[in-house]
Order: sequence, then structure tokens, then C-alpha cells
Amino acid sequence: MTVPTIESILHENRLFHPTAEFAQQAQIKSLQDYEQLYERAKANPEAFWAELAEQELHWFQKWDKVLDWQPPFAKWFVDGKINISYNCIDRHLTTWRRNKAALIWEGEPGDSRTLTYAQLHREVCQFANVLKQLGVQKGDVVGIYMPMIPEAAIAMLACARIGAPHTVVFGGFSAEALRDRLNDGQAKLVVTADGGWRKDAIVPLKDQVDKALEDNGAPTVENVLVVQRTQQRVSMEPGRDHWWHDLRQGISSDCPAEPMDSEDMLFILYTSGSTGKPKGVVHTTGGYNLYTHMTTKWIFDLRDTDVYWCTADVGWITGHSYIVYGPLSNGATTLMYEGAPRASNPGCFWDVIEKYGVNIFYTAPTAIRAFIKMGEHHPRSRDLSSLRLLGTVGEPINPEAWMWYYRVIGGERCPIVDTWWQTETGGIMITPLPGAIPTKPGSATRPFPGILADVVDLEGNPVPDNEGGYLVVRYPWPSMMRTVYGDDDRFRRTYWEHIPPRDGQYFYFAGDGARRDEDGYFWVMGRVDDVISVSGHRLGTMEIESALVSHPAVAEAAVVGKPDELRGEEIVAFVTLEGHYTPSEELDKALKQHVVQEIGALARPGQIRFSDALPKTRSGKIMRRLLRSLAAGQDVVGDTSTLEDRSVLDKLREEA
Ligand code: 7RM
Repeated sequence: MTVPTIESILHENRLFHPTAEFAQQAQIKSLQDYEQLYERAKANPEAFWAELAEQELHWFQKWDKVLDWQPPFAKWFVDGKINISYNCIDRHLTTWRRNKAALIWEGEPGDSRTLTYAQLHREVCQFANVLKQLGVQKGDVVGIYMPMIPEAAIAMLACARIGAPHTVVFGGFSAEALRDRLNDGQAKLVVTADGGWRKDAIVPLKDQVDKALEDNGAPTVENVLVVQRTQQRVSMEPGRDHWWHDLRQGISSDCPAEPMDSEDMLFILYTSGSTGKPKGVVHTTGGYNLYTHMTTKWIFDLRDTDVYWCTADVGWITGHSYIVYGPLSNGATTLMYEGAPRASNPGCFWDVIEKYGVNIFYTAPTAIRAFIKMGEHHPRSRDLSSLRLLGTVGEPINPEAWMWYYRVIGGERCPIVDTWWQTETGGIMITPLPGAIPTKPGSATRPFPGILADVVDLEGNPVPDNEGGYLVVRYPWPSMMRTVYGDDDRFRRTYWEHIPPRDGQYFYFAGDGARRDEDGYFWVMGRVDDVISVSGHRLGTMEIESALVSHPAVAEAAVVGKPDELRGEEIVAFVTLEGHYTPSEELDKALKQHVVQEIGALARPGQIRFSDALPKTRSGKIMRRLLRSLAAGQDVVGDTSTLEDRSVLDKLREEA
């Protein structure tokens, strides 16, 4: 691995301040307030977190020690007793929030449900009692393979309530991927549904579970609990498979939350690395509860009257932290949407915002780029005036997409929080606090209080401003992953050994390249394996993509390096075009020239490859690894199981 030494290629100096009205009413109201908070946390992180833990959460028993740090293993709030389901539900029942909407759900075929905190409590308690009846005990792992329906969140909260760690597997994963995860986690029970709606079609979730379990494929699984959603026929194996609506009949809705040790495992969530099989990222209870609570409160600037909508799936960390746990711990109204924007319903997101008067909207750059492609008239024809704050997550956002989001969706009045974080970090790490930190399009801005983020070289030396380096965190934080499930060694190797510790200082290695500008703003350049080097100049693929996307003909672009004897690597750009453009020699030349004009000759793509679509994971991340193989003219090797649509890859191969 080599140090990315990118020069400041992307010159993005526009600064967007929150309106005075926004700042005055915000949780954190000024840059000075942010800086004070940041300095206080830095000076004494333990005291900072302890004070918030005391103020913001309910504990059955207070901790003895705030942090026990035996690098790279951390324990937070040692010997404290807490239950996140209690903090998300029970404690709100004795307040006016009892009858406030906890969860608003909009179903794909147009059905909808709202659950108040009191109703959510009843559902979760019953679900927990059914799990217990099926033999699930504290410490048993429960697999959750569900569509985006309230029962997905209910199942998670029910598990948390009785101390059974959940492992949610995104409903778009195949039976094989599900089987691997159930086996790695030694799951005892699986919660699923007869099916789920996905872009006008039904995903046969129960059939996939059957496939995962056939021929004793996941021997630890004893029971399957099935929620009815689509009503299509599924086979139910007697003794193993049970309908939720049957078992809940006559079940008690009294199920006190189990006092959990602060360090008891809350969940495992699998995430792909650059090598090997997916890693089971382990998160525990107390620290995760506190960190997701605080980040939700300050970053999304929650008010009690808000309707908050995060468009992620609960199968990803974003859904865990910012649909379920963070918002509910704050007593917020969280919206859950089963649908996805698609050609047959390009305005569906804007309909949901209008219908429920959504105030806070959190989505991904890939979605924003899709909306740009679909056209401004869709959002323009809906009333989006309820929106107060916008957020993005998942990948770097190109300034063009940022500006479109700001202008068309936010009406130039809503701050945008570009939030950098990972499955491993549990919660948002680098982000604007929207009333305090002015934004720059494409920058996640500054670290959350208590987060000692830095950009360093491989020896751990901070790199000068505006030079590329590795994004690291220098001090433990409450929601950091505790280990790779069943593999402490891999945890150590993957995250703590790329940069060797020195003088007792450990570096959490995020796997992202970044630079920090003269204002202390972080610019995340993408995974370090996405950084390419041309004639000794290191380039973030993102910057080139951003340049390409700023050309009117380009809808989406993915740039990879192709090994080149002379220059180290040559830039290959995979490009999809806006509707009314077609590939041509002229366009090829024009795009190369455009990149030269936007960035400089060093960034001129050697090749532009036009394509109808780009290969993406089910969570919308472009699979550059596959594109790199294609560009290099090699066979695509390694795991392609996370690819959303295989035919995209096959087509690209044919076109080569
Ligand atoms: C939350 C999530 C993590 C990786 C991370 C980055 C990339 C996420 C941003 C971002 C630039 C952002 N978890 N990433 N957010 N890059 N700006 N705001 O996505 O585990 O699935 O992915 O995603 O590369 O390392 S994740």
C-alpha cells in the first residue's frame, strides 16, 4: 500500500452557512459552541461521555469505570447495566410521548401503519415473549431476514429486550449469503416474512430461508418465525416454521427489559472487506446506545415535533443506527419506507415527504444521482417545504450532486450533513453539526465531538494540509466495533496493524483515503484501494468521476486504474449517459477533454467505456474491484455475490 499524495485537485471553495433562523434554534448553535464542545471532549473524553451517558440514558445500574482500554479492545461503561430497548421505548411511556408516533411506515403497494410508543411497546413485548417461547435465551443469536416492514424493527427491539444479539441480513442477499452468515453467527432462530415488495415485484424471503436451511445447511437454526406480508403461498415445515400471527395469539404483552451488561453483545452485522469472507462486526450495548443517541440528536438536530426519514434498509448499519436505535432512543418519530425509486414511480420519495411532512431526510449520493437523471420535474411538482435538514451517507458525494440536492430538494434553505462513518464505527464520525459548521459541497467537514480523527501516513505521522493520507481515529469512542465475531486476530490485523502503534498510541485504520484542508475540513477520497496512481500522481477516482459527472452527457461514472507499464496506472472510466445521449467518438473525445479541463492533463482518462449500467452492490456502491478486473482485461475473480444485477457485468464483458 502506498500513501495517497493527492494534490488539491478538486477546488471546491464555496461555503454554505446555515440560515440565522436554523442556527438559533439548533441543538448546537455556532462554530464557537462546536469548538468548545470539541475541545472539552478532547481534553477529557471519559468525563465528556460519562456526563452525557448520565444525562441522556437510563441505566439500571451505573458503571464503575467509563473506559477500559486494552488496545485494541475497548470496554465502555464497565459494569453498567442498561437495555437499549428500554431506552428506545419504555422510558418514553411515562412522558407525553406515550401517544406520540414512534414509527410511521409507508408500504410499497400504498398501505401504511403508524405505531405510537405505547403500541410499539406492546408489539415488541409480544414479539419478545414469542421468541422466548421458542426457546431463545439471553446470549442466543437471532437471524433477521426481513423486508422493510415494522416487524423488522420490532424483531430487533425484541431481541435487544431479552438480550439475544441479532444479526440482520439484508433481504436482497441470496440464500447462500444468508446461510454463511447464519452459520458464522451460530444463529438459533431466523425471523423472516413470506415475502417482501421490491420495485413492483415480490422477493420470496421465506423460500430463500428454506434454501439456506435445506440439507442441514445451517444446523444451529432450530426455528423460523414467519411474518405475513405478501400472502403468497410458502411452505411451512412443521415443528420448525411458525407464523408470527399464530403464536402471538393470547401471548402476554408484559415483558420487562432484561438489564444487560453494558458490554453485552447487541448485534453482529456482516460487512465485506477487500479480502476474504464478510466480517461479522460486533457491537455492544451501552456505548452503542449512547453514541447513536448523541449523534442522532446533534447531527439531525432533532426536535420533538419532527418527522425524520432515513431511506436506508434496516439490513445495513445506517438502518440499525439511524432508523431504529438512534431516533427511538431520542423519542423521535422515525419513518420507514418499503419502496424504492424506480422507473414506474420516479416521484415516490417526494410523495412520501409531502404526505407525511417530513422534516429531516437522510439518503445516499447514489440515490441523489438517480434522481438527477430522472429529472427535476418530479420533486418540483411536490410540496417539499416541510424539509428543514438533508443528509447523505455511504460514499463521497460529488459537488454537482450536492448542489442539486441543496437547490432542488432543499430549496437552498436546508443545510446538508454529509456524514462519514462505517459499519465498524457504529455511528457517524465526521459530519457538520448543521447549525454550527458551514458546509462545503463534497466535504464531510469536521469530526464529531469526542472523535480524534486524523489524516496520517503509514507511520502514523500527520500529513500536511491538503495532502492525501489515511483516515484514522486516534482514540476509542463508545460505539466502536469490539471485534470481528469469532476472530480477534482478524480484527487486529484489519484495523489496528496497518499503522503500527507507537508510544502507546493506537491508530484505528478506516481503509479510506482523505485529506484535510486549511480549515480542518475532511475530504474523504474513498477506499484506499480506490486510489490510483498515474505517472506518480495519485488520484482519487472520485475526483475524476466528479469531473465526468459534471459534463451534461454523463449520468454516472466509475473510474478505476488499469496497470500500465509506462505510467503505473492508466485511468479507465466507465460511464453511463443521460437519456438523450449516445456513445460516439466525438463524445469520447469531449469527455476526456472535459476531465482535462476540470482537473488537468494528469487526470485524462486513457479509456472511456460507455455502458448502460454500472455493477453495484445491493446497497448501491459501485463495485470498482470488478471494473478494475474488466479494465485490466482479466477474468473477474473473487466474490461477486454482493452484486445487485449480474447481467450488468456480463454486458460489460461482452462490450470489451
Ligand atoms: C455508513 C456506511 C463505509 C464506507 C466508508 C467510506 C464510505 C460512507 C461516506 C463515505 C465518503 C461519506 N457504512 N463512506 N460515508 N465516503 N463520504 N459521507 O456507509 O460500512 O457500508 O461503508 O463507505 O468508504 O469506509 S459502510
